[in-house]
Amino acid sequence: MEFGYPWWLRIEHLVNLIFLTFLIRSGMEILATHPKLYWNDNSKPGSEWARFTRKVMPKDKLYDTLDEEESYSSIISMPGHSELGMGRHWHFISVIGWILAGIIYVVLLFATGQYHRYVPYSWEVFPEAWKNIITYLSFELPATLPGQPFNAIQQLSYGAVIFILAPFQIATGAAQSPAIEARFPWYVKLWGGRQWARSLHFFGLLAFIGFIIIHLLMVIVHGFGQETSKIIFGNQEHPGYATGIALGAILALVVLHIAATKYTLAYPRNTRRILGAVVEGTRKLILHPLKSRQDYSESEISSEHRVNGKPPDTDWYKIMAAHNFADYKLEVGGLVERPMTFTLEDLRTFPTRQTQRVMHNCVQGWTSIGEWTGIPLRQIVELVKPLPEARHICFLTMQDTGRDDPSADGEGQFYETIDLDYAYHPQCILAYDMNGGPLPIKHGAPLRLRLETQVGFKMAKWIERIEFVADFRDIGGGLGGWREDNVYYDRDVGI
Ligand SMILES: Nc1nc2c(c(=O)[nH]1)N[C@H]1C(S)=C(S)[C@@H](COP(=O)(O)O)O[C@H]1N2
Ligand SMILES: [Mo]
Repeated sequence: MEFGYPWWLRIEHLVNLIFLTFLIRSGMEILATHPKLYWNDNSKPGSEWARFTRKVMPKDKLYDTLDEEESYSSIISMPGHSELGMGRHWHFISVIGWILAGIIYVVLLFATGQYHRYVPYSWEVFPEAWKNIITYLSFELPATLPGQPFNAIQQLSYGAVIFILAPFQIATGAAQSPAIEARFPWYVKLWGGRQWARSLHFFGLLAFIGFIIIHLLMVIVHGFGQETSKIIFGNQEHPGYATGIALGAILALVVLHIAATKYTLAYPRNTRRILGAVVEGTRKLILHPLKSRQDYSESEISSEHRVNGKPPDTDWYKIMAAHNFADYKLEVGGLVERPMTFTLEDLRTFPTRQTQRVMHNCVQGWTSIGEWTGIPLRQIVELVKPLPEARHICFLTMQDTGRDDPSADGEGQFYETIDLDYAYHPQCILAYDMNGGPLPIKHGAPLRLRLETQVGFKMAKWIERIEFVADFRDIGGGLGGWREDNVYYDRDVGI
């Protein structure tokens, strides 16, 4: 077996470099939105083991996780400036590309027998690798393995990155998807929980960054021209050309990142439309059918459930709250046979009550576990009877973000839309109780949505009206929800 540098391997190296650098930068953007890491699923304030922010939150007044968000520079995050929606789009488009390229690569490795360049023939490679490290540390270059393109430590490092680190990042990434967690809670527990998965994913990021630095350093130590010649031409015969091309390629990569970042910041709606077409299609296909089957125990309930969003700041809302929402009315209308109005009492006395103890996943990355009681949304759907053309459900809230939430990046009435069939998911309810008591104001009193296969921002709080619609493009900014319109999140968010 001749372990050369076949053309597909060289192309793969380049493709990998592009996706990986985008994954790293967009990953930093996602981290910035909640720059704290935990070993517990409550994400209790103060319990983080790492924080990447200097912000200190007030102890005496209500703050939410939007206040804690950081804005990183575009140099380290993609696109930078706390654009989580854009960061997510880039992360997911890159991960789709990266996984596809990775599958092709691994298949080719095995189909051609080239995998032995990374998979050692014998255990001897371990002591040998140790010797290599000592050799490097004494500023000498170790010999390659007999008949192999690499020395032992190179073989082991590359093998570990391809067969351990990359799958590890995919697995810990998947463990952060609310849809996967909702359907297969055991899978997330396998990783020690959702916040463990998030922390481990961060270690994976560090490992990749560490690998890239050492890898680059080694290319230089072994001879930049000679090494880049192998990965560009497949042999070490053209060090001069290779040096030029490699430096040019690095420059092109930097230019690509700058161009993509600038375009993203200047045209977020276009970026969302282009990347979203692929990302949302893929995600809907894989995750949409998953149904939540969570059931946490009472003892797992978080003592302090985190909060996102600020309550309606109007006299009318406050007076209603002071009267325990006796005057509250939920209107349900739009494309239905029978528009209806419900008081809170109507909803509470409905015979089909449902309670679920579930993990809440905010798009920002934090989680909390809570118990929610309410009426299954499908009950309401069955009562009002949507017309055949109704395809989505729109939740309109009493919150005006410009008025109520200065930390939100936008204005106007908060609303969200979901696909009609989500109403039939088993853990989709309109909740009026939380943790055994009435729903607190900060968590959406008197009524909020709970749809456990999606991330938190879909679960509108302080709902005042539910509308069945054929199309969401003529509502608000037209992207399917307030967060979509203002911070360009995806509309279907199973991840
Ligand atoms: N009306 C309204 N609903 C909202 C929000 C908001 O800002 N306004 N934030 C959403 C987000 S991003 C999350 S994570 C959850 C948070 O729910 P909690 O505060 O009960 O934890 O509410 C969602 N519903
Ligand atoms: Mo959120």
